[in-house]
Amino acid sequence: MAMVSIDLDMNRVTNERFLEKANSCAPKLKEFIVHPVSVVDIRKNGRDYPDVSVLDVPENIPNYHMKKGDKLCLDFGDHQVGYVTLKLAAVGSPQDAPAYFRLKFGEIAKEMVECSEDYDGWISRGWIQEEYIHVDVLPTTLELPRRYAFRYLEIETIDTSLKWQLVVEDVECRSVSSVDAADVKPLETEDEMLQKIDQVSIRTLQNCMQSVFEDGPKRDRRLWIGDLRLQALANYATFQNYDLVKRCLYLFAAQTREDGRVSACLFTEPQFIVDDTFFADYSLFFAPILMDYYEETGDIETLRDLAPCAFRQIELISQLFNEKELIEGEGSVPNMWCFIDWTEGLDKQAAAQAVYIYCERRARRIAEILGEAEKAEEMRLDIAKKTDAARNLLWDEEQGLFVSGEDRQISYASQVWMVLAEVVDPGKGGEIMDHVIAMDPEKGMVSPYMNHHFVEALLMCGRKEKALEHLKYYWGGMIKLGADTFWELYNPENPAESPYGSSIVNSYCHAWSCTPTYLLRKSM
Ligand code: RAM
Repeated sequence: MAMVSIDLDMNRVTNERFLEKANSCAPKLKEFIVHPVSVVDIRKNGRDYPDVSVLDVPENIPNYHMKKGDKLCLDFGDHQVGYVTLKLAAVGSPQDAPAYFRLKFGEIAKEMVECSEDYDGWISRGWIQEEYIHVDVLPTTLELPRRYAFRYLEIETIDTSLKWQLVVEDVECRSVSSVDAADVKPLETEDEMLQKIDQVSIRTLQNCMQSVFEDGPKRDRRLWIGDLRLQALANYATFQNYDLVKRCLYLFAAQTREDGRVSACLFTEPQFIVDDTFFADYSLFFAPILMDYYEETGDIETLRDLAPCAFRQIELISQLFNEKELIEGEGSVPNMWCFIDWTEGLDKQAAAQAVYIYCERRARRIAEILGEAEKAEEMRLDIAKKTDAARNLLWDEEQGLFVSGEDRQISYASQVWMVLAEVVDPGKGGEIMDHVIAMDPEKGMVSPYMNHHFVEALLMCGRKEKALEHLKYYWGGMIKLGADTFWELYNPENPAESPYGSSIVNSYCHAWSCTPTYLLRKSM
C-alpha cells in the first residue's frame, strides 16, 4: 500500500503579510459555456480502452424519453472543468413518482465503463464523480453544486414510473479557468503528432489553472509544490500568467511548519491551510520555483521576500545528510520521505541526493543575486561536498551507472537526477543516458512527472532526437488512447496501473503531465 509522509503533530506558523500578497494575486476566473456535441455509446471491447461510437446529434437529446434503466451518454467534445446545469422535464401522464437517476462523469471513456462499487483502493471513493439524485417536481432546472472534470456525462434513469418518462431538454457546462488556450500561439512544427501533443499539454495546463495551479481538477484539486514547479515552466512557455505563480509561491511561504519547513501541498478552501504532508524533494523545490520565477519576471521584490524561505528548506534538508555527505531517509513511512516517482520499490537516495544538489545550485544563485556573498560561498562548498560524495560513493564504475541505497539499486530516476543536478558533465551524462536506456532497468518510470525529467535530461545531454522520440512514445501513447488532456499516471506497459489500488480514482487531467509544451518550445 502506498502512503505519504505525514506529520500529525504539526504546528503551523502563518505570515499574514505573505498571505495578503498571495490573495492580491488571486485570479478572476474566465468562463466558457459549453454544450454536448453528441450522444455516444461507450462499450467495453476486451482491450484496455473501450470503443466510443457516435449515436446522435445533440439537437436530438430532448427526443430521448427515458424510462427505468435507460441511459443517455453525452459527449462534451473535449475535457471540461466546470459547473453543470440540466434542464429536465417529464412526458406522459402526470409525474406520480420522483425522478430518480444517476449522473456519472468521466474524464476519459474508460471511466464510463468502470464500476464504482468495485473500488477497493486506499484513497477516498468520494473522488469518483457520480451522483444519485431524486427530483420530486418536474420540469426543473438542476444546478449541480460541485465542480466536475469531465468529457462524458451519463444520465441513467434508475426509475420514473410506469406512466411517465424523463426528458433532458438541455445540458450546459460553465467551464472555468484562469486562462484561455486561444491566447497561445500554436507550436511551429510540421509534425502533426507534436502539434497534437502541444495542444493537449496546453489544454491540460489550462484546465488545472484555477484559483491556484491545481494538480488535477478531478483529484486532488489542490496545490502540490512538485506539480507547481512544472506547471510554472509550462506556463512561462505559453500563458505567461506570472501572477498565478507568484500567488502560489507566497501561499507556500505564508504558512509553514514551526521550523520553517514548506509543506508538500496546500488547500485554499474552506480557508487557506497547508497540509501535514512532507517530502524532502518537494520542500527543496521552493528554491528552483522562486529562481525560475525571478528569471522570467525580474521581480526582485518577491525574490527578496521569499529567499529566506528557500534558504531554510536547504538548511532543513541538509540535516538529513550523514557523515559521508550522503542523504538518508526520515520519518516513519519508509521510502515516502521523498517523492521522485510512484515506481514501486524505488530506492530514492541517489535521486534525492541529486535533487538536493540541483536545488542548492538555484538557492546559491538567489544568494548571489541578492548580494549575500557569504551564504553563496557556503552553499558553493556544500554543493561541492555533496557532489563529491555522489561521484565517489554512488557511482558504480563497473556498471557505468549511479546506484542507490544499501542494495545499490539501479533506476532511471537516479541517472536522470544526477544528470539534471550536473553531477556529471553533459558528455558523460549522455553516455549514462544511452546506457540506462539500453539496460532498461526494472525500476522504470511510471508518472509523466518522472518522464518529464527523463526528457529534460536527454535534452540537457544533446540527445534531442531521443527526447522527441520519447515524447511521441509516452505522451503520444496517451493521445493514441484518446487523451484530450494528459494523465496523472501512464505506464505504456500497464495501462491499468494506479498508485491507489484502482485506476478509477486516477486523474486524467494532471498538472505534472503538461510539460511537453515547455519541452517542445524550449527545444525547437
Ligand atoms: C499525488 C498527486 C500529486 C502529486 C503527489 C505526490 O497525490 O498526483 O500530483 O504531486 O501525488
